[in-house]
Amino acid sequence: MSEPLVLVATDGPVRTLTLNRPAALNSFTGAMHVELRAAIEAAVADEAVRCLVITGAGRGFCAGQDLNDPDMGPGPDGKPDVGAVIERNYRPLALRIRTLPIPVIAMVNGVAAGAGANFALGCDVVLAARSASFIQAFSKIGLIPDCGGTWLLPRIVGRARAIGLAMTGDKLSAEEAAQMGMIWRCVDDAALAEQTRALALKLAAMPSRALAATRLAIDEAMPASYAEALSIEARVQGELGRAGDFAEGVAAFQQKRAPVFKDR
Ligand code: T3D
Repeated sequence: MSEPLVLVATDGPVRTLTLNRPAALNSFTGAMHVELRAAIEAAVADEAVRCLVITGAGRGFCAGQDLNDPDMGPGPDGKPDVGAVIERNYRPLALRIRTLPIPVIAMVNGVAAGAGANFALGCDVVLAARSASFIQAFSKIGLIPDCGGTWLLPRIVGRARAIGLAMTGDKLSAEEAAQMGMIWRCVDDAALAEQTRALALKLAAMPSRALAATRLAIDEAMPASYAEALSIEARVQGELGRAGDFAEGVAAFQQKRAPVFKDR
């Protein structure tokens, strides 16, 4: 039997998915996309899973599309049909990560390049090892940022930095990425796993439905006016106010005990 392309591990309410093609820096093949999608859906289907962590095996996080993958094969005109690869693999992946009912942490253990970088940036929280780096590698091979990069980058770091990173394709250290607000935190390599675990357990104990709604409301408010954002908040808050977790949160506060959240 060949090695799984995505390793799955469970630690209480935390499910960790490890991209597992270390010899090619966990670059994406069509087959790895299929395994990753299945592993994500299995995590969503398991009510006991309340936080997802995504990381890479070996010294890299993910080097984007595997440039040797036959999945990139020629379209009807005999030329590589990169658009089809994006529609088939990256668009569904990026959309799903953004609509998960539970929080998702990218534990960036090493280099994150091309679609691998933007895949990480699309996660809710990015924790990176100090030795890790982020590279918008696309311009070096005649492409534009994908896997959500054109939308994410200017929103996270502003237009000037987005264009600088995307056009130069320069390597950004995890420390610089944290300084410019591109990621949540950069931590010492030796502390990455433990700090990610602590954060994942913390998020897993929180009200998942409210966390997923927080992501949704912030994303919806991004292109909206102030008045529209206030309406989005009223709508989402109205839904959450009727949910079990709000009743539990208030009851736990009043009874001076720890809450037990269950909504998804
Ligand atoms: O169809 C489509 O293309 C659509 C989707 C596009 C999305 C994209 O992601 S486009 C961008 C694709 N990614 C890249 O262009 C990055 C290519 N990789 C690199 O530039 C470098 O590998 C890194 C800067 C990421 C790391 O450099 P370094 O020096 O630490 O490692 P290395 O020696 O270059 O790589 C180690 C091995 O991984 C090496 O294999 P070898 O020689 O030991 O057998 C290398 O070929 C392999 N590898 C790294 N990235 C890829 C890869 N193999 C296939 N595809 C890769 N993307």
